Order: sequence, then C-alpha cells, then structure tokens
Amino acid sequence: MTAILVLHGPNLNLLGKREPGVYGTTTLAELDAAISVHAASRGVRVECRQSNHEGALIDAIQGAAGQGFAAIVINPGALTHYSYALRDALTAVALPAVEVHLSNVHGREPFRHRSVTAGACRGQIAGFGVHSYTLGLDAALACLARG
Ligand code: CA2
Repeated sequence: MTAILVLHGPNLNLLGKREPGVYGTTTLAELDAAISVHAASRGVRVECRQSNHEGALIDAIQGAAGQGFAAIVINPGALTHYSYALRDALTAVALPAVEVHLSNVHGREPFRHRSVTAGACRGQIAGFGVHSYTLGLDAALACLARG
C-alpha cells in the first residue's frame, strides 16, 4: 500500500488551543484523524508527525524514502519563510513533496508571502484550513500517478 509522510512544523502542536481566529479550532490530533480518514478513502496509508525542531524535520525528510514513504506532504510552519536547510533537504530527496498551509499566507503579513521551501516541492496549497492537507494529499497522489 502506498504510504505518505505528513510533516507538521513548529508550533502546529498548538492548533486548536491558541489563535482560533487565524488557525481554527481543530486540534492537531483532530487534523491528523481527518487526514487519516481521507487517506483511507483513497486507499493509502499516512503517517503524521509534528516537530518544533528544524533538524528533526530534516531527519524525517532524509529518512522518508528508506522508511517506505512514496511522497511527503509538509506544512513547514514559519520555517517556510527562511529555512534554506529544509529547502535543501526537500531538494536532496527524490520523493515528490507538496507544501501546505492552513492559512492563506499570501493574504497575511509580507514576510509570509515568500516561501523558500515551496520551490523544492511540486507545488503549494494554502488557505483552505484542514482541507489544505486533504488537497495536498490528493496532489501528492496525482504526482505519484503521473510520475
Ligand atoms: O498557515 C499555516 O499553515 C502556517 O504554516 C502556520 C505557521 C505560520 O508561521 C506560517 O506563516 C503559515 C504558524 C504555525 C503556528 O500554528 C499555531 C497554531 C495555533 C496557535 C499558534 C500557532
């Protein structure tokens, strides 16, 4: 069965607990459950991981292929806007990756308009809340289907 790795970056463990006006009321556990339900409907397996640490996310990206994952869906959080190390990791691995954001980063503060990581991904989905992840999963599957 195809397996997809879902990575959540810094502070996303706070989902549903702070700033509901920006990020909604869904907790990370509820988000992961919704992603798993969607994955099951598509006949694929997902593993969701969150880390507040750049290096842990890089280790996860580097290890993904060896652990049997076919693609990565990643919300790098604020690392999106400045982490060249994360970009290099995404570039270095052969797996297709899709960048997702809960909020519409392009309608927010100017520093959020730039993603240094999206260019190392097949594309970016932003602004659809929890659905950004399910859309991202479908985008990853489309990448796998077309090669
Ligand atoms: O919209 C997104 O998904 C972001 O990746 C979220 C990041 C932000 O830095 C990006 O610009 C856009 C922030 C994640 C922090 O999430 C929180 C959730 C609840 C309360 C506080 C932070």
